Amino acid sequence: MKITAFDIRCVSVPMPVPHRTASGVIAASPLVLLSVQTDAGVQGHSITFTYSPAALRPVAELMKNMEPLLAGQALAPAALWEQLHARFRLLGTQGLVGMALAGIDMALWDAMARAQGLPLHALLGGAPRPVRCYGGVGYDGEKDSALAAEAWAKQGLRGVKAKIGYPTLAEDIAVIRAMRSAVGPQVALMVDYNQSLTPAEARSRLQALDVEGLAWVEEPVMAHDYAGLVELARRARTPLQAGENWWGPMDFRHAFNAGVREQVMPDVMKCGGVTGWLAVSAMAQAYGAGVSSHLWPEVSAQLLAATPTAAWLEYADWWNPVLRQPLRMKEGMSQIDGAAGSGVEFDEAAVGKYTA
Ligand code: SMN
Ligand code: MG
Repeated sequence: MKITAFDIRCVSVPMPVPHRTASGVIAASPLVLLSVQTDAGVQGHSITFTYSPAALRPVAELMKNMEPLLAGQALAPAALWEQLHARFRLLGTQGLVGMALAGIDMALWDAMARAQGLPLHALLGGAPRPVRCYGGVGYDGEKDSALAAEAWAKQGLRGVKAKIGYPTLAEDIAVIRAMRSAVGPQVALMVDYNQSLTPAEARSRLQALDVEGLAWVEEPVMAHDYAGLVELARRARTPLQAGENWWGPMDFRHAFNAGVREQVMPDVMKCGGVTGWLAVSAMAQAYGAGVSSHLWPEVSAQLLAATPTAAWLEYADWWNPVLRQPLRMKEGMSQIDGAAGSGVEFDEAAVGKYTA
């Protein structure tokens, strides 16, 4: 089977609720939708989330410019990953280039799974194992964070993660306690600093948070301060979490080399698509580190089912409007059925509506 062409669309999907983060509000998701065509008539689909609308067109254009490198080649996702990464080594395979490469990789694996008539997890040798899901809460203050947490808990999610990093530690604690009283003792609570603390601030805040019973504290310091993260983990009782901003298997290697052990949370786009995820999953297995996902709930549910140390799936409904069949959950656990592919297929009417 040979790759023939790329069909690329850009959409902007309004968020159900604008997502406030320490680095600005995300009111809509800028998404590049790729459908790879093959000469067997099988297609493969992927979603690339560009975070900022400023990157939407450039990523789509990069992808389109990569089309001639793949057209006419046999559908062999892992081999093509190597080939394309080698081709872009001089330019660098992080940032927008990495996003375009990952979007292509995910679409190629989706096509491969569809061609074999298998769900992606089965193609990778996994069983359709359900994984615990948690929902995200923005940087929304005490009252709204508690309301959002309660809504996730009512939907049955097993955990809730809030963005914190308020001007004072007292505000961080107030948000955590308000969420705890909204969800009760059974629901896991995580918090996410989105890289907003200095190492000194992180040391004092994390020490205070140790009594709050949190499942993890995410990205307290700069994502690439691996040594800083390990040092904080050594001092804190609460587990630390990071990985959504690590680019490709090599960043994970640096993290593990620095001493990260307990858990990681690859983002299937930034870690290099399905091929990158598999390398990260193997490293995590060797180190005994738990693997949780970042966004991409459909693809991640498939990948976590084939990840030996799978821990949590981050559920988000942001891209549901353009999907034919968004991820289903049952009692807060991911549900994957026998449908072929990675779970990504577009609702064409919705794509037309949200075209950017
Ligand atoms: C996040 C998600 C989406 C946009 C910005 C930040 C995040 C998370 O850090 O962990 O969900
Ligand atoms: Mg995060």
